[in-house]
Amino acid sequence: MARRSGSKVLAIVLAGGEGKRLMPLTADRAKPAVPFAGNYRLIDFALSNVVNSGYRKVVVLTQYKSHSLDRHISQTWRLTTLFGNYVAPVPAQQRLGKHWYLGSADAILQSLNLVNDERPDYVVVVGADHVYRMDFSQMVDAHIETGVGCTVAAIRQPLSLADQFGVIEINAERPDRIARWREKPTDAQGLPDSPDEVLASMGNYVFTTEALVEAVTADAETEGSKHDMGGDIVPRFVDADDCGVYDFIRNDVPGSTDRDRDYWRDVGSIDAFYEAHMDLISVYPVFNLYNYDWPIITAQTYYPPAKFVHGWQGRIGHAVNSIVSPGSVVSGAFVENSVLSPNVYVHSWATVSDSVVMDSVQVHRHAVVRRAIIDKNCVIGEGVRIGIEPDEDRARGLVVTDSGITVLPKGTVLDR
Ligand code: ADQ
Repeated sequence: MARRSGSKVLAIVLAGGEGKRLMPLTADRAKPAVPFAGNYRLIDFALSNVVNSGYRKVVVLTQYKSHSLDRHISQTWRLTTLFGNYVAPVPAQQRLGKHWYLGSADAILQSLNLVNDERPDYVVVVGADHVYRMDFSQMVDAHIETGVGCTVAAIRQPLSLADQFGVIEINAERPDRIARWREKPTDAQGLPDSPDEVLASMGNYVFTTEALVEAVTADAETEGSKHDMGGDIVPRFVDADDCGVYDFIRNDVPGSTDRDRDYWRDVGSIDAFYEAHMDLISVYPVFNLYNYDWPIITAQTYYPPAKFVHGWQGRIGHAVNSIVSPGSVVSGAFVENSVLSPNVYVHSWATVSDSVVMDSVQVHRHAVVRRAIIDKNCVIGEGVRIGIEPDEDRARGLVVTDSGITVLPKGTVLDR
């Protein structure tokens, strides 16, 4: 257990989200298990932040379609058991009745035995589906300094997105406390110094242990509660004037640059998921995967290196402004502004541009893939065109977002 400021900390990662807005990518996997950035899964970002912050006792509360998530956590995140370290996936314990987690606060309530076993001084609770770097130990230090029961991490977000977040208001006299909190308001006002922005909760919290136990236990008894961290638990602390705010801008992660220091993305929708991929592949990336001072950790695979070769009729195989993962082969094809996961094969005269292509996809000769997300194991047949005509894609039964991103569900086979 990490001891900053002489304190013991337990980390709880909330990984039970259903991810409806990411359908069809979440059709048969939990949102935190959705592949991201080639060879990562979304949860790798939260877990890397926790472990890099020095915390080695970590429970991951899982629920919805958790098979691939459980497998990923147990295979990739098996910490050495020396000194009692662990990253443990924990499904609903059903200690308090035969039901699964009702909401994120109920998930914690059902797992209080883990808190009681560890007896930490503080509990860090983080979401599992955001892309960012953050040193939680700096937030714990701020929490201790403020002396409150709960501290919420906050970042400025566009006013237009206010209805997706917990929105925080503070008074100038006490800038380290939350004066007013509203979960996903539809009529939020902009900040006094920036009318087009609100201060939003990042869904990361630090609790003094007794305060957390008391709050989730009282919430369980509360009629009408949805047992939700943002909707029910944080308001309790705000009402008691016991809620601090930690501005993400203060967080200083080793190796960050001015370009990516304040990067945080909620990749909850297809468009946001797509845009976050595009952030990775610009020449000077907005989010830098190559910061080895704060590494993002994921599964080690045994794929051979990526390969680029001349293909049929001597066509050059090449990729630019792209991430190409191990095991992938670009043979006489052109890949541009795209992210390829491991073991993708792009055949001669095919073009893949502005796209996200997941594991083991085959793109056959003369196929064209543009502005698309192709889930695992899909086969794009010879000459098939994706992302060129939205109506053509919809007619095939594919999801096309309003902004024109076409999504192929896992295992789709398309022939001309
Ligand atoms: P949402 O993301 O809408 O808002 P939620 O769907 O509860 O809230 O997800 C939060 C985290 O909890 C995610 O990591 C999710 O996977 C997990 N989770 C959800 N239900 C769970 C359950 N039953 N068991 C275990 N884990 C569960 C929240 C806050 C807002 C804040 C945004 C930031 O409520 O105040 O602004 O996160 O994105």
